[in-house]
Amino acid sequence: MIAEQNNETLSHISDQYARVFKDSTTQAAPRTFRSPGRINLIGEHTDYNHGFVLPASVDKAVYFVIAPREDDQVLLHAVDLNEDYQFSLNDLSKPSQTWAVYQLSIIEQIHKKGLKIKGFQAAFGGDVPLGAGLSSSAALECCLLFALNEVFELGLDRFEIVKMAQKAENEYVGVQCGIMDQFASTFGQEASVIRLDCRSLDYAYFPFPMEEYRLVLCDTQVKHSLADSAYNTRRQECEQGVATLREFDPNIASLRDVSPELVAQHRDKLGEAVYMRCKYITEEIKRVEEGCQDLVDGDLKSFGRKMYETHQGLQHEYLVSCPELDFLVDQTLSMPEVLGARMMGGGFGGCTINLVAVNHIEAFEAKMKDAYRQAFNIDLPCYKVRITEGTNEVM
Ligand code: GAF
Repeated sequence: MIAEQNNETLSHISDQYARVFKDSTTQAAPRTFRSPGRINLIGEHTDYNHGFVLPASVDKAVYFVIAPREDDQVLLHAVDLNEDYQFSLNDLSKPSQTWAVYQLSIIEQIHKKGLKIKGFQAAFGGDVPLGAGLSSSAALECCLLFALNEVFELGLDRFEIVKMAQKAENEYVGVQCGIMDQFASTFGQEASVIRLDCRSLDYAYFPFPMEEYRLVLCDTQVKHSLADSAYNTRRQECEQGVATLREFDPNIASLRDVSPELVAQHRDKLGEAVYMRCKYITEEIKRVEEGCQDLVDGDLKSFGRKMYETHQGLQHEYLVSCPELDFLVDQTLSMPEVLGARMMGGGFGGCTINLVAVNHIEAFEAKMKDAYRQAFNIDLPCYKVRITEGTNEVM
């Protein structure tokens, strides 16, 4: 069993909980919960098109050390920022502390469901790099909701937790994200990727072999502010594509129901921009299924080639990449030790994900760091990630 939690990070958060709440009258012993960040192997931007995705939860996580209170007050301590925020459960207006929007949005979802909680006090933090495309926000939302579910015995199952956390992000935070990140953080399984059908929420685990190749993330350190609004624009373009294609087949409910051939057939009617978006999505949905077959066949080379195809589509057709991401992927094209590489997540910055031969990882990182420094004058953090269990209570 791989040690899932980062013990150093965890003990720091526990220490900070003890320090911040040392004078609290709360009697209850604190409990600790963990939600990991996620990676995605293939299936980018397909979740909100009701297609397939292939994510996994990793050994970088958000932790909450939390105890219930007898009053209606919520006391939060953000360990990494050393900042506090306090509010009443009866006043969920937009917080002055911007990070508290995530916690407020979760409480709002609990209220909307007609469930009751009391106040609580919590210290939270973790080692999911922020803005790097590992979905730290989904991890934070899932962790708090899972923790409140346990502490106040709300009776939610994991599916409800995933859906409520996604709604929190959609309604309160304002990003029209799909369901992949919350699902991966909550349902992750050690050493396996999850093939998730984002329409039915049927899912299956596929063992991901890590003996000869490992997954390495290269963090551009770039987060373009365009990202959230462009994300919502891509969604609208996909919806526009569906509306146009429905004129030919009223049974089409989403791009999930459309083949790449049908998209090609109606290119003129779709218009070039929407055609490009639909082309990429319909091909990417197919790629997830074919990639799963590669895993079953033990053909990582073929799987790696699909990662490059995904990047091509995201770069040239879906238009969510950026020069820094393209540069990092291009660097790997001449490296035989890399089977596949592509940008990961929503885009416009964040990380590339690379499938690298175990014996060459040190050299790979050195080459990438060097090239990136020369091209952009930026230090390139690289993270070797392991696939771990999803959200849990740390005992
Ligand atoms: C972000 C979103 F939150 C996900 O739902 C998904 O759409 C992803 O971008 C792109 O695949 O992480």
